[in-house]
Amino acid sequence: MSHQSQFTFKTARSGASNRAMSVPRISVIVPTVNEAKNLPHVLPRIPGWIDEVILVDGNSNDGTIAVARELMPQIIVIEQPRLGKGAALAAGFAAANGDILITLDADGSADPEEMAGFVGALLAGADFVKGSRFLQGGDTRDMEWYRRLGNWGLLQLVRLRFGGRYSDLCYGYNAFWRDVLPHLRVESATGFEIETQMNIRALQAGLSIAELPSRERLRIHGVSNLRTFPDGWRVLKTIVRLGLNQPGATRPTVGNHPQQAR
Ligand SMILES: Nc1nc2c(ncn2[C@@H]2O[C@H](COP(=O)(O)OP(=O)(O)O)[C@@H](O)[C@H]2O)c(=O)[nH]1
Ligand SMILES: [Mg+2]
Repeated sequence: MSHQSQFTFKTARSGASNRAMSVPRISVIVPTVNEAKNLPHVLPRIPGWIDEVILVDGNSNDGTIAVARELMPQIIVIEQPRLGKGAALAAGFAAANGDILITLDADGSADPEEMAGFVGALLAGADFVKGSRFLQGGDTRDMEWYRRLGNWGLLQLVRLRFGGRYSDLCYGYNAFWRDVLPHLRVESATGFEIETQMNIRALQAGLSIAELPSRERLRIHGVSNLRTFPDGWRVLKTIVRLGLNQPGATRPTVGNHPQQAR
């Protein structure tokens, strides 16, 4: 494809330069631990207009990497240096070549076709787009009541301390422009606190944020790697740590429509 046309758009972030470029390249980052049986339900459904898919594997022993290569010969595979979903995503972001980065779980719970909406919101001016299972139009089938309660409680803490009006906190389906990556400071993330950390950093940086409704289905095969209480505790510690380091709570607004997300 040759992209002769140039387009420019402004972001709401103070000091943000205009993004003028040819059609942006888009990378999808897929973290995996033993998802061989689920990948056939995920990789073939990634839209054809995605430029690259990066699979970050955490010591799978079920043939995940071989299955991925068979399904998608052009896939880029990284074996993560240290364990944990946060470390995996950080490694994937570092390896990605895209102007837009999208995170997609490999368990079949997220619908790859929804990423068109994420990209649309980014092109419409958002810096950071998060999927939300709790906006009108969103849903989850993969969250026990106690996890739902924990997510809600932690979300209230984030709203109180950091402002914004997020409706979901710990969800793995998100997208952002690569140029905001330094604001998200993901290098320090290790485990399932990664999304919370990115969401808070995005607020702290005053990014233009949009939430889009997303439907989370049941993981198809296997069980979640998340351990509700230890991982919930990690998320709580992350909120406290980032809250203590923030001099005063900022109150940028967050809308569910890109035009309102400023
Ligand atoms: N590379 C890597 N991927 C992980 C790790 N932990 C979880 N994942 C992947 O992250 C995604 C979400 O994890 P999952 O176990 O479904 O957690 P849940 O969705 O919160 O219940 C899945 O694709 C997992 O395979 C890890 O330590 N390393
Ligand atoms: Mg899952």
